[in-house]
Amino acid sequence: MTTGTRDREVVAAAVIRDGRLLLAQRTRPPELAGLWELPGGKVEPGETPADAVHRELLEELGVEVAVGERVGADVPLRDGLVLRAYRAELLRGTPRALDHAALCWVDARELHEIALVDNDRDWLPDLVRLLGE
Ligand code: 523
Repeated sequence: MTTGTRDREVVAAAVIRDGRLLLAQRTRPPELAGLWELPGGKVEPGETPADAVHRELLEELGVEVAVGERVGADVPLRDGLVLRAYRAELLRGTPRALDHAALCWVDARELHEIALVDNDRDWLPDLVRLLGE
């Protein structure tokens, strides 16, 4: 579409290392605090989604990543937002919880058991497939 009425994007990153997926525990808003997510955030005006993944992971985790393929389907959010996941490969740094309560690395079994934010649950089959590769 070129009408300027496109949904605003929120990006999320699937960082996988040694068969484990990186998850981050939200601190806000209250209804999401304590739940785990693929780290990310809103795409800012003038940014590509890949730019936004790169910026958000630098801001939130202190790492540099190379942004890769899309993961799973779009998840429609409220307020004209749409959530999209991308693969991201760690290039530099060790992830730290600069904006989250905590970080963890989960395998496929742990991914099914952890309290994910509802939106991210849509990607479970896609993430499990990636963890098995
Ligand atoms: N989600 C979501 N899953 C997920 C992310 C990164 C975001 O469901 N993996 C939702 C949560 C919010 C919206 O997307 O409803 C925006 O994400 P947020 O709050 O992480 O984006 P920020 O950090 O850009 O937003 P501000 O706190 O407003 O700066």
